[in-house]
Amino acid sequence: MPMVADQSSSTSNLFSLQSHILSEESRHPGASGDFSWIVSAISLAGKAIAHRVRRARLEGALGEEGTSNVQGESQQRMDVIANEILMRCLGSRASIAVLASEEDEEPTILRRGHDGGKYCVLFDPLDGSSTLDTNGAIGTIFTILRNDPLIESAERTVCQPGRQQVAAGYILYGPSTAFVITTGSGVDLFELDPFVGSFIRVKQGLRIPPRKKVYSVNEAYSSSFPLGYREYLEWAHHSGYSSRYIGSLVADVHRILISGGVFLYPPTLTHPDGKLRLLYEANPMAMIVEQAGGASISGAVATLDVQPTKLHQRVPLVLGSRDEVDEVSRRL
Ligand code: P6P
Repeated sequence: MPMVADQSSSTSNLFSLQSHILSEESRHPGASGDFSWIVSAISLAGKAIAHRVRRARLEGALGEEGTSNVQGESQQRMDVIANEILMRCLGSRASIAVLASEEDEEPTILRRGHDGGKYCVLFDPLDGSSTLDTNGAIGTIFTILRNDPLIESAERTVCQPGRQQVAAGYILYGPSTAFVITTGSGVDLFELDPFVGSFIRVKQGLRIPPRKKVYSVNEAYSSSFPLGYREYLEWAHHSGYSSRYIGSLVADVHRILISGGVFLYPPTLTHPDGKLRLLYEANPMAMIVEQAGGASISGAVATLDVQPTKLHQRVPLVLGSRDEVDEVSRRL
């Protein structure tokens, strides 16, 4: 009698991101596979970027490119390399209408709806890259939206509220390379096994603890935070909270996704609307956090309900454990 593999134990099955994508696709009869191809392209780009990130110092690829991005921020060489890798991996996918990147002022139109462009992909190719020269954890953030072929402007097409995201995720280049994704049915975590060359599923249905006495904010700017944020910090200082701040959004959010807490980037003097970009930083992270049972607000509203007006629009951001976000929001 041939042995039947124990399907019940998740530890006995080796489930790659590719297998996961295909099994998700099989749950949607009539799925064309277009979406799966896009996630597969992002996975390929993530492996390629992980390789370049780990060799950056050896290859002399650290430091500034000598150019600035649309935000007026100096580009790191690795920003440009990661952006090119993503463009090359995604540009060949027939189902993509529009690509938009933090590094590019305008969206890239690949094809129109009537030519098969069903989706738009937005990304921050290498968020936190300025910490790379000190070997800090950095990441790629991505979101997938449906294309509306009736909208002529590429920028207007991608200016959709976060609730309309089809999928969102990030790749964290830390001691390990983690791939986190949600397609609206919970959050799954994969880790790159360099020997297999695949992202291997290690956790399904991640849930953020509702409370954790850890806040994450750059307190150097606290004197310019609006009053409510300062009142929250004053309360936290006297309520037994500890502080953890890496200054790399993907790393700070990943810590919260795994162990809870609350991340804050309030309005400041230099960034009165907040520093983080709505479409390709705040919205993907907000979808992930909400799908894991947490909460995300931008000012008085849920981040995912903000109606975008510009591709590179910034918002204030408070996200994490649901009860911890409530402690902030009740004071704003
Ligand atoms: P600050 C990195 O530059 C980044 O965009 C995010 O990854 C991070 O959360 C934030 O800026 C850190 O900003 O002003 O604290 O250095």
